[in-house]
Formats: sequence, C-alpha cells, structure tokens
Amino acid sequence: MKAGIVGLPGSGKTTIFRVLTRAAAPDVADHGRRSRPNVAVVKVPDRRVEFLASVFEPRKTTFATIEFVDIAGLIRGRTREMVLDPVRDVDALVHVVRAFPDDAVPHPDGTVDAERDIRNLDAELILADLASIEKRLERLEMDLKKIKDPGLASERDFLVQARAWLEDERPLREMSIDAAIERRIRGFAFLSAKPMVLALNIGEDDIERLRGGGRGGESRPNTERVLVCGRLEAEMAELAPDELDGFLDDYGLSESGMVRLIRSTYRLLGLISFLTAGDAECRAWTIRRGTRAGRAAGAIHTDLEKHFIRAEVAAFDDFEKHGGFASLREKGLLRLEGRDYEVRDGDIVTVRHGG
Ligand SMILES: Nc1nc2c(ncn2[C@@H]2O[C@H](COP(=O)(O)OP(=O)(O)OP(=O)(O)O)[C@@H](O)[C@H]2O)c(=O)[nH]1
Ligand SMILES: [Mg+2]
Repeated sequence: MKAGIVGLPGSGKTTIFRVLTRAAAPDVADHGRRSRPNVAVVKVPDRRVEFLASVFEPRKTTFATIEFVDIAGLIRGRTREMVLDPVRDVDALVHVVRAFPDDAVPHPDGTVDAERDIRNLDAELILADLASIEKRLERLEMDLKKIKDPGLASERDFLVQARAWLEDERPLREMSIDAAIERRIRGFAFLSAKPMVLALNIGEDDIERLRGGGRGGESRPNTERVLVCGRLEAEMAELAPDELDGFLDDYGLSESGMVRLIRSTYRLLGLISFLTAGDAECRAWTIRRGTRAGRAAGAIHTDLEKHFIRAEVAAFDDFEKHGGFASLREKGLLRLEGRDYEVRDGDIVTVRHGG
C-alpha cells in the first residue's frame, strides 16, 4: 500500500518525508524536469508488537509497513501532467499544507492560507477527474448505441452522477459509491476518489494546538486532518528513544506527529493488523478491514490459505491481561475459528493447517 505526499512547493513535504524515513533523502524538488519520486518504506508503530516481543523474545520482530512517496511540488499549469502522473498509482494522498508563518520561506501564492490551498488542490484533482469522465462517457455513449449492456448502462449512469458531483466542486472521496460500481471504475484511478490525509504543517509557535490529540478540526468522509510541525518533528527525529519521551513530556505531548500521521494513513487506507507470536518471530500482518481468516492466512503464506484447517484466535487485550496462551486457553479465551471468520484488528492468530 502506497501513500503519495503532495503539496505546494515549500509546504514541507521533503521535511516530513525525511522524518518519516529518519534518513536524509535527496531532494526531489526539480520542477520543470521529470524527477523520480522518493519512496520510503515506513514502519507502522505498534505497541502490541513490542509487547509480544517482550514476552516471547523472538529472533525477529516485524512491524507492518506503508510506503510513502515524496512527489515534487505541485505547480499549476505547465507541470500538471508531470505531477499528476505519479499521483495516479498511489492508494492514498497525504496533502502537506503550509500553515507555518515564515517570511524566509516564500509561498507560491504570496500568503499563507491553509484552507485555500486545500480547496485549490482538490480543484486540480476534480478537474483531472472531470476530464477522464468526459472521455469515458463519450466512448460509452457510442458503445451503448451499438450494444445493449446493463453493465455499461449502469456505469454510464454512475459517471453522469459523478460528473454532477464533481461539477459541484466535491471530491469523489466524499461520494458514497456502490461496491459493484466501485469495482467497475477502479481502473480509472480517479484522483479525487483517493482517501486524503490533510497534514497541516503548523509553526513552532503554534504547537500548543498539538495537545489533545493534534487533530486539525472537522473531518469529512475518507479524509483525516492531522496537525504536525515539520521543524519540531525534524528535531524529534534526531533524538534517542528515551530522550524523545522527555522531549514530548516537556511539550505536553503524548506522541509525535509522525506517529499520528502514519496511523491515520493506515486507517484511512482501510488497513488493520493481525498479529502472530512465537519464539521465531513476533509480527504484525497487514490486511484490509473485513478480510476473512482463510484469506488472512494467505497473507502469511499462500500454502496456509490452501491447506487452512482452522485458526486459533485471541484478542491482544486478553493476551496482555492474562499474560500468555496457556492461561488464555484455561479461561476459554483462545477461540477456534473457521475460514470465514472476519479477522479483527489486534487478533493474535495461529493458523492450523494440513498438508
Ligand atoms: N518555520 C518552519 N519552517 C519549516 C517547517 N517545515 C518546513 N519548513 C521549511 O520550509 C522550507 C521548505 O520545506 P521543504 O520540506 O523543502 O518543502 P517541500 O514541500 O519539499 O518543497 P518542494 O520540494 O520545493 O516542493 C524549508 O526551508 C524547511 O526548513 C516548519 O514546521 N516551520
Ligand atoms: Mg521537496
């Protein structure tokens, strides 16, 4: 799963990307020329995996990951093609929005106005989707004159609705779309349909806003607002883990903005983690919400899906409370589940298999 970092030049994308990777990334700001985006595989922080590792002391501990891509600054007009290209194949967008005042960093539109920048990026995505829809509709109308196909007709009806929605300046991510239609149109990779994290990059003088969860106001469907302070995060990324705790305490914060950003992105992508635990490895595995046990076993190994017999499942919270599989079994908290069981976030799963 891949999230693309987008935003105006100077909004703080590379600063945030560097913090995410905790390593210096070469700058991709190279407007005008086609530049290769930077990709970082980022660990999804998970206290549960750490706890399991402290109990089992496994040889290997593995966290879930998300890929983040740093896409060069969006400039309207001339380079639109270049920039929207890499945007098309990501699963979610992280829009880094300039909200810090700093005369040393020019804003391409002259003034700092986060809500305007949010509207403007959405407008770009909406225009691109309208263009794709017009093209597709033209074709569909021609095809429908030649053949009567209920599938094509319902696609046409949906696209007409979607066009009206977009003309109303609303992104497709806020429209509720029927699952069957969703499958049909997936290939178009509509830009405004991608889930969106709005990362509001606030100034150092504004960080009291981070207390109390750091959520930046009203949320819309498939959208999450997260407050971060790029400069502060860059400082935090330099600290050792024990220093970091002291630093967060000094500012009255419970966790870094990056942790919130990564978690929001994971959630928005519709992803959850189930866990496996043992002496060899403790690990978080990524699945889509709603995945059944048979398919989830396949995330570990395709053979496990094929030869699946049943899954032994315990909730992480019970494991933590009772301290191990033996006492869970005693208390009847270790359940046997079949192939069709819907796996939940934080389930500790052991797959029993034949063959
Ligand atoms: N004061 C302040 N400056 C910041 C903050 N975050 C980023 N900056 C500065 O803003 C400038 C631009 O940041 P970048 O991270 O390079 O921005 P970008 O979005 O990658 O820009 P392009 O690659 O040109 O599109 C740099 O000088 C950063 O140091 C912040 O939270 N506070
Ligand atoms: Mg950059």
